[in-house]
Amino acid sequence: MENDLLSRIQSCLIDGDPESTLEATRKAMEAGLEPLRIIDGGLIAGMRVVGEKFSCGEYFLPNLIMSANGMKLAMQALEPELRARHQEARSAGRVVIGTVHGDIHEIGKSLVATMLSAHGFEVYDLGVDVPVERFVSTVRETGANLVGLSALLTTTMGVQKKVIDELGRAGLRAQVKVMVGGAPVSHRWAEEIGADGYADDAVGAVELARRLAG
Ligand code: B1M
Repeated sequence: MENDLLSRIQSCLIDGDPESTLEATRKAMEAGLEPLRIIDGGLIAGMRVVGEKFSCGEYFLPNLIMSANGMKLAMQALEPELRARHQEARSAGRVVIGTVHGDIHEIGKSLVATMLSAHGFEVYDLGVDVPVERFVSTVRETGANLVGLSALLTTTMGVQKKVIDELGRAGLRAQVKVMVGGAPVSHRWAEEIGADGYADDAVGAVELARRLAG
């Protein structure tokens, strides 16, 4: 039953049918599946296939866009449930998060932001394609103690380092811990650029943020 529901979500997403993806997601919610299970076993699993098809030339940009639209619709439906289940007292820390300049991949970053917020972090989500200076100025203005930098392209990973360097130049590096993530990012890369930590998914990002926020 659970597998059927998750497979249905995957196939709707892979077919690039946003309305059916939403409908299949709603069905899984009604059947009582955990939101995180739906995200992981349905949506992210489906997106992985879409990415593979794109890599091997079977899919093109319009396919990616339709699948991403489906994922966004489904995430909007899941978000209230996700927050309700994980809502915790606010005080965990203040996080400025965004996808770095040059990169418009939004879904993973937004999922991390939602999870952090649901776990009590005060989240300033700057969106996508965020200029380096905007991270720096928002840290200064909000007094944040954490910065989250998402990058999905090998060509934009370097911007994560630029943000860290600029935070240093602005005299803010001692005040904030920097966490990095995104498909091409790794522990090794985090170490190389002087980040304070790396997480490979949204659940890991919450654990990491808790640890970094002390
Ligand atoms: Co793009 N894209 N895309 N794309 N796209 C990838 C990333 C790619 C791997 C596809 C492929 O070739 N197989 C490839 C990158 C190759 C590379 O650089 N190594 C790629 C490419 C090449 C491109 C374009 C250049 C294509 C083109 O124009 N020719 C272009 C770039 C545009 C730009 O940014 N300047 C492009 C465009 C797009 C769309 C706009 C069409 C669309 C995004 C729509 C949107 O976000 N609104 C899109 C999509 C959908 C994808 C794939 C298929 C799926 C991404 C996704 O949403 N995954 C992707 C292939 C793939 O990753 N399998 C691909 C689901 C999401 C939940 O996972 O984002 O990985 P993810 O987030 C995870 C973790 O990474 C982690 O937690 C999240 C939840 O588990 N995480 C963090 C993320 N951020 C974190 C931050 C943290 C901690 C953890 O701390 C701060």
